[in-house]
Amino acid sequence: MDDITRPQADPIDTLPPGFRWGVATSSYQIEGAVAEDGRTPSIWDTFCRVPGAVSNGETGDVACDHYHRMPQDVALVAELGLDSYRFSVAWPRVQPGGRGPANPAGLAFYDRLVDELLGRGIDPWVTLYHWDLPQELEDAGGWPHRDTAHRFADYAELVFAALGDRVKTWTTLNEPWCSAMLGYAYGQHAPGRRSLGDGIAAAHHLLLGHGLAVRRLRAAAAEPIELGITVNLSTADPASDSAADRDAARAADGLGNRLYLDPLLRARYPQDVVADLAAEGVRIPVRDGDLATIATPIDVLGVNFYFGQLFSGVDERGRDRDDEGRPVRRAVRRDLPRTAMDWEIVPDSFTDLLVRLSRDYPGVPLVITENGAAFDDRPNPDGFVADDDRVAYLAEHLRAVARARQAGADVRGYFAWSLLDNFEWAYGYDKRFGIVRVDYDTQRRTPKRSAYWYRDTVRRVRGQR
Ligand code: IFM
Repeated sequence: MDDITRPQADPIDTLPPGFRWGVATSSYQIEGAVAEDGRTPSIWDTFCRVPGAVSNGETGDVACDHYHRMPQDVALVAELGLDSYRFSVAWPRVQPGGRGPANPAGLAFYDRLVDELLGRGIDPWVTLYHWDLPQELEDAGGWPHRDTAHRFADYAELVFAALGDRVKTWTTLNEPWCSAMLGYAYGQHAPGRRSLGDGIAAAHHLLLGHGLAVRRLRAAAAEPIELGITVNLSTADPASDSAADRDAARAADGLGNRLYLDPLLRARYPQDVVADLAAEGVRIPVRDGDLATIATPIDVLGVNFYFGQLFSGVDERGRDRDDEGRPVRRAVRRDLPRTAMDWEIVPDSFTDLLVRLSRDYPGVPLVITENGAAFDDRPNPDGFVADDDRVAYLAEHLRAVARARQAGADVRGYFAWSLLDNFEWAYGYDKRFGIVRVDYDTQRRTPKRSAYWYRDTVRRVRGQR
């Protein structure tokens, strides 16, 4: 029996010295200033203008106005006592149009940001692509077009030439599944295409662009750097032990997780997914040598985790085939607490996922590059949000990380998503993920209770009480 008189040790306290603690953001979600200093439109500037594409017709035109408030935002990260800040570079800001020379005025912003971070003892972690493809490259075919991978490698090298003397950790892409599938297959994100074939071609060319960029950066680096990619992963559990449910879970895991992990870490596409796609008339446009490029060794795998899912192979009417004769693959709603995104809160699945990664894809260190939650925040008259729901979410997920480490997963850091409330893509400003509240009328920043909780937790774990 537990001794209830003795305080239980919190697994979070087992996170080791040297564990990275940070917060993350991305360019289009916070910067604003979309037409300043030579920046040209990205696919998100265009998509936001499509009627009905984004909640309330909102755009990233101003967002958190971070472009003009950057030092104040860096000061917030410093006040939270975090050692790392993950941000993304806006491609159309630093290389307008997506090809040709760098735009010095655009690069200067990131130059100042890196210096500001380093000046405050915060390690900059750069993501090169967090979804803001220059519109001109979309007009030329976008990610389903192979040439975009080469354009990305050129762009990566150009950013590295400007910041590589100070930035030691580089992520090529954020969440290629979202760029490919939400953007090109399901039409929910920019550029809003709805074609499975385009989605899969986009996924392959994103991965190819990643591999090409890793090679270029490694060759250009004068000193050792940490290179990697961030994937959004989820768990897909079968609703029952039936063959149909197990197959639905296999297919969901294949399309969501293994389609990215296998080429990156095993230099091959998963054959079951290749077969599923073939049944839909879709082929991955792989050419000789592509898989070797994609699997160029990386130093860190960024993992973004928000929720898990349960899958069934039968629909509500008990059928295992849909009207077109395709196998049913249905996410089943569980009776579980959910965030404002309607995402299930399943921290144990996070542990399972991390343990599974270290078992199935050993040898690559993991960093949680995003984890967090949107809730319906209710600020008091001073703008303070007592977001106990978010505190609980972060605490449970950090415990999940600590438990995964205890079970052998090589997790080396954690970034909360996000520093600020920001533009949540198709949801506009409705969904708030920040640990710092942003009042969009005044641009006032107010740390929420979760920000103080995070600061105090990091201090405690580091033994700095
Ligand atoms: O806001 C996004 C982020 O841009 C990518 N990962 C998921 C977050 C929450 O939806």
